[in-house]
Amino acid sequence: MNLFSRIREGLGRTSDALVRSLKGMVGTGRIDEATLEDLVERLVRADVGIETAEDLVERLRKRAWGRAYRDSDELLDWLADCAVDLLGPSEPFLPSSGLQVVAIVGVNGAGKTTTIGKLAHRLRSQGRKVLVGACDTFRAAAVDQLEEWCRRADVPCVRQKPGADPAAVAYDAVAAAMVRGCDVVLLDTAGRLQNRADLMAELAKILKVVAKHDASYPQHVWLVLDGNTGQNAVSQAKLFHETAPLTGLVVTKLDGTAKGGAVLSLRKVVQTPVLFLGLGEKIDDLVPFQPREYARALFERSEP
Ligand SMILES: Nc1nc2c(ncn2[C@@H]2O[C@H](COP(=O)(O)OP(=O)(O)OP(=O)(O)O)[C@@H](O)[C@H]2O)c(=O)[nH]1
Ligand SMILES: [Mg+2]
Repeated sequence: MNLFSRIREGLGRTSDALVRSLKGMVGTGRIDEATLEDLVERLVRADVGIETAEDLVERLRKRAWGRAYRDSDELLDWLADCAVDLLGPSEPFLPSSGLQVVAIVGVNGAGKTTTIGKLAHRLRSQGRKVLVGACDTFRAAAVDQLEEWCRRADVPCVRQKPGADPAAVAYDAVAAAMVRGCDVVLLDTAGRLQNRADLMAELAKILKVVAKHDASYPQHVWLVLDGNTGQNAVSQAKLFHETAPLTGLVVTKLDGTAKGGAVLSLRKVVQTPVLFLGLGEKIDDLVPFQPREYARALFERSEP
């Protein structure tokens, strides 16, 4: 199955609701005030946030004001183009010069550890030398789960005993990656709620300790978000960003009943690029985010 079909399948429910609602608009029409107002309302009802709905519709106004559309499919095509504009170009995600330190953060159960397994596999198959740090030391099971992923991806994992200081593990992992001449170190961190000050302080400490090796570390802080979280994802991203300036987002579980509109909202409100989408629990169920494919999957029924 190609990428478009996989995303399309994952977004099934969202885009069905969205597309169904948009198709309910009068068959032919003109881009005028009434049409745009109707569109905003329909987008919001399909769980695209209000700010994002208004942004999309403003883009449509600029592109197509006064133009007549043949049918709702044509309107959907235009909206997909506006969504591509909003999402911006896809981002190169990891430079290949020097050790890249990536801290993976997020709330409990978002899919951090699974994403690390998939990423490690992906990077390794691209010929990069990867090392993983098991900084979720709260539960012994968390380290075991990560080690299992590392075994599958065939990458080394630096760990300490359960209960060890997560910052110390992060420090050791980066030290090991430097000694071994690795290209990338992925730090798995414990799940934490964005509004728990103590846990956010602990995350800040991990980042600070890693920076003792090199002030630029970690160059990357990626927030993993469960795609089913809907508009709450935006609040998670904002609060994490205050402690750990985010450089990228990974949106997981888009193979379920995901709220696909959330990806648009994130781009709009958080201003942090979406880098990868998680489309399942298997090791190769992670795809680089491609705005055009995504917009097409969100607004169109089938491949043109
Ligand atoms: N369907 C689906 N399930 C996923 C995806 N990513 C992760 N999961 C599942 O979500 C659950 C939680 O994943 P983890 O990777 O353990 O999440 P985590 O963020 O590390 O969780 P904590 O460490 O407990 O905070 C597991 O059952 C995963 O298999 C995805 O893209 N699609
Ligand atoms: Mg985990």
